[in-house]
Amino acid sequence: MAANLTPMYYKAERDYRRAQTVAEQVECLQLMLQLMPKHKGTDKLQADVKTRLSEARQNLKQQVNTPKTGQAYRIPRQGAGRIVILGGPNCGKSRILKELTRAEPEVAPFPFTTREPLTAMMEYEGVQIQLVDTPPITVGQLQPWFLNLVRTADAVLLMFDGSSDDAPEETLAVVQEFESRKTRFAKFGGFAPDNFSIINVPSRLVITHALDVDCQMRSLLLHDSWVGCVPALSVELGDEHFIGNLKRLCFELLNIIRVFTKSPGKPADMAAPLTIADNGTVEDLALEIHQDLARNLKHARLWGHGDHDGQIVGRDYQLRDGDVVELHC
Ligand SMILES: Nc1nc2c(ncn2[C@@H]2O[C@H](COP(=O)(O)OP(=O)(O)OP(=O)(O)O)[C@@H](O)[C@H]2O)c(=O)[nH]1
Ligand SMILES: [Mg+2]
Repeated sequence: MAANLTPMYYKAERDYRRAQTVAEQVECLQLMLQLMPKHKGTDKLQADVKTRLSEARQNLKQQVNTPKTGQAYRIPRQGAGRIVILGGPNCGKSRILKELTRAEPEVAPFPFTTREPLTAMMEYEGVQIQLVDTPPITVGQLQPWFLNLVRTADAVLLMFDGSSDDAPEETLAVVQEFESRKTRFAKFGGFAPDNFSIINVPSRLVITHALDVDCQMRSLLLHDSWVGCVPALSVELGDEHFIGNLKRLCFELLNIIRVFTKSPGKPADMAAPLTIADNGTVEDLALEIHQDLARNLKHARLWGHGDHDGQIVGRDYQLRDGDVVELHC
């Protein structure tokens, strides 16, 4: 029996995956339960969400009673999505942030330069994307804040130093470090269907020093040792052509589309697109603006890939990248 979950439910589930604190998780799980239609088709899901809710409430209680130890960072979300840049020492993480944004992180030809996460916004065709540069990962040293940052990220750029013979081994160690904590770098994101406690984070391998003669050979060594290696992009940082490819990769990795809204009789603001999931509908767009708008929505008019300009479409109509939409209540 189909679960027939609503866009509001899916939004709550997405917020749950992105929740950065246990208190936020509890809030999202409560909302998911509330928004979930109650029938046979959702029995299993209801049971799963209830189990998670009771675990999260338990964790919350423990947190209140336990004094805090170790480092913690609270990084507010901004823009259409968050991409975490990570990898072993000296593989070009900070240099990538510098090339893609206006940030000025410390970049140096020796390892362990970056000590704390640093965020900056990257612009791609009107869409703002949050990038997070991180300290190098070394085996056995992965701190809880770092794991949490990756598990709640929308995507990951896993960096590989194409100029270093150590890169295949170091990168594999990073992959295993996360896998042992139920976090997988994968082509597509979401909870692993066979085990809801494993999170797949959409990831791409970024191979720096693309012009190094042995770069390809080194990356092949990683492919040989990592079953399930994610798709890769080779870049030579400093070269405009590669930077353009990298920006497009970041946008595509988020699996979102840009939609422009307009008011009746007025032109659309083509400089400020809204973003929704790739398979998003008119209702998802309304939800992105306000819940009340989604609730009261009657129809929309569409300019873009429709049959004709101004075509009237319903709330379930699937939008495409670049569409212009007028929402009517
Ligand atoms: N020519 C060239 N140099 C690169 C490339 N990628 C990184 N570098 C250089 O490699 C060195 C290390 O880069 P960083 O960005 O500091 O490396 P990191 O991964 O942030 O290092 P840690 O913060 O120490 O982990 C710097 O000198 C960069 O300029 C590349 O594609 N081509
Ligand atoms: Mg760095």
